[in-house]
Amino acid sequence: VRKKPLVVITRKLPDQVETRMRELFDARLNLDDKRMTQPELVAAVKEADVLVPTITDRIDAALIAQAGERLKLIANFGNGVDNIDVAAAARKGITVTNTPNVLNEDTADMTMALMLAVPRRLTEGAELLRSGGEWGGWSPTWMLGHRIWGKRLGIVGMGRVGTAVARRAKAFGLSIHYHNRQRVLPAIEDELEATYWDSLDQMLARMDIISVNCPSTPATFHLLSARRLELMQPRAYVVNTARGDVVDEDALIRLIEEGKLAGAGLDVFEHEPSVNPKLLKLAQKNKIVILPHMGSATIEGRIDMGEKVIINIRTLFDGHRPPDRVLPRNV
Ligand code: 8YV
Repeated sequence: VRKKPLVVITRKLPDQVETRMRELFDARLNLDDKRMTQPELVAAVKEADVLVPTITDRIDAALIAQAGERLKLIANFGNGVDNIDVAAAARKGITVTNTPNVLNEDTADMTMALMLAVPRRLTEGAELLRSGGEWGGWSPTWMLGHRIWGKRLGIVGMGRVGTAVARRAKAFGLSIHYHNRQRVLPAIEDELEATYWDSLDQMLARMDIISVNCPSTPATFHLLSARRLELMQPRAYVVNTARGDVVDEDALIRLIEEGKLAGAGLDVFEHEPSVNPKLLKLAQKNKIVILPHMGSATIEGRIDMGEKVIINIRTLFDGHRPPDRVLPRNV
């Protein structure tokens, strides 16, 4: 009988996933869910056949350099692989996989929630009643926000999540615009009645809402730079459920403080898990809605992610190419 691969999983996963991992692999679980320290990660890459990290682990070139002969696969429990130096792994012959597709719909749902929450003052109203605040009853001029119906949505990154956002937003009556490295298929453009903008600058200047849905890569770092954010209309909102560092957070804060942008809905931050205190202030003033990276946080999604990780591991150890292999050139 072939020995089961030693799989080190850096964080606690849903019970169903852990049970399955235990059945199939020599699974080293992290039952108390404490983040692994650097020495623990080094020990893991030295002895494991497979490492299953998450966004909270930095799998950089220095760590990968210390990997043992046995390490064949880094099977990320997550879609974005900005936590992993994929090129360094490839140089050592280590395969990297991710968990695409199973998070698209949940992340797109949360994007819509944020898109509605800020202009429609959702958290402000909910908080007023929850805190037992004064409500004098309905009035024609009270708690007025702005409609999103009929507005222009600009999607930065029309990949799997961006397309799922576009489908929802179209149903909400927004017109769909997008900027992407490549134009999407004509059939998708037709379905969404989407307008492609070759120039991100020009798109930003004309949108009411911008949704960030691209990965974090060296090429997208501060893609929404201060200069670009300044091109936006003062009535416009930014929604980010992708990665914090795609947006120059300091510039975003300053422009909202100065009234040069209407607000933002943010699920991700530049320096997670710390949140800039200025963002907290803006949230307290109801200029923005902030969430602690919850875009894909559904139990169903996490189980699906676990299943993807398992399939990637099993396929590789059965001698085949794992379905969700991430190549350095795609990062
Ligand atoms: C994941 C995410 O939960 O998958 C992603 O890219 O941002 C999250 O929703 C996280 O990455 C887990 O590693």
